[in-house]
Amino acid sequence: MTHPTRRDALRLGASLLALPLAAATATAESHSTTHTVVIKGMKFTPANLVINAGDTVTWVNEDNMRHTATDLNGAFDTGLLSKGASASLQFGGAGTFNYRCTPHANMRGTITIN
Ligand SMILES: [Cu+2]
Repeated sequence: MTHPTRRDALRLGASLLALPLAAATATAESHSTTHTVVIKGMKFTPANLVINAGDTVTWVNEDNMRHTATDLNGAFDTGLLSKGASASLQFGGAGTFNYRCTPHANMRGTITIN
């Protein structure tokens, strides 16, 4: 079984979302913001995040154990994040992504893009 490196996962997410993002650039780019999801105490906070197309989400792990943010349908995977590590993804078109932590399946979150 192979796991993509974090670098590969981020590139996958970027290329996957390149098309809808390009279409939304004219209206969304100047308003795009970065949202932070803190991973702490075996939870994603906020667990359910609503963003606009073109926004970036940064997951920051503040736990001592390693966690991932992994889309249930394989759209993205941060890979294992050690304490203090972070990973960022920019989201393009509308939709909802359900993700979890790979080692801790009860850690769940959603990203909804308007
Ligand atoms: Cu975890």
